[in-house]
Amino acid sequence: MKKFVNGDPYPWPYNGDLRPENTALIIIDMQTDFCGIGGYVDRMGYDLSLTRAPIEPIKRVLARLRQLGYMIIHTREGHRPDLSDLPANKRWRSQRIGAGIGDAGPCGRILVRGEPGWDIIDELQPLEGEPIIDKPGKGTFYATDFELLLRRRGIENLIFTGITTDVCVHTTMRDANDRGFECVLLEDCCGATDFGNHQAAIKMIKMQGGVFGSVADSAKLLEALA
Ligand code: C5J
Repeated sequence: MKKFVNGDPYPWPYNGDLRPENTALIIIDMQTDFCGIGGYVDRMGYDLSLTRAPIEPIKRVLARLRQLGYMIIHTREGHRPDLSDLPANKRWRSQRIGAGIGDAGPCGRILVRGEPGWDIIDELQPLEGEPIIDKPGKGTFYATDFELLLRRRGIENLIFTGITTDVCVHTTMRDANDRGFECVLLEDCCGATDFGNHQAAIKMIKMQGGVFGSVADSAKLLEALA
């Protein structure tokens, strides 16, 4: 039986083939550095309530999809402690605004693997066996085995959640769309450092009949799975 999420601009997935065997939930960068006190985003002076807003909706979606046996993938942005995978311009730009990647902060060294700030927040900790993709960049495909894991599991549909909507979520969704994955973004399960950017990122997806996929929310997904 075909199953659709009531998405905009089209019911998702396009072919109604929504099953635990071919669909994965992607939770992007729900790390203290992006939504916790003393982390990278906090150091840059942005409003943490915007990047914390998706925590509860993601929790609800995660609980239901775990229960139904869907593949769950978590990601973390971060760099090796010796910073050998940190491009010099990325470091320079972050230092310029007082939140230098690799520099010491209240949550340890900013965006460095193994540091407290780099870890996924307690509310959304991965369960044993759920893959975590450690990525040095904004996109999840670059310099990782993300695509290999998806192809090996026969994944065709990707449900996008996490932060930030306009940066890591968008980059990964665009890259996934180009690779032929059928993508939906759950808007209440994402957040950006600027609300206007969050809204603009959502609008961009909906252009051209769904240029990168479709947009829905946690309630619509849960309704489709009921
Ligand atoms: C950013 C991210 N915004 N996870 N990273 O630098 O979106």
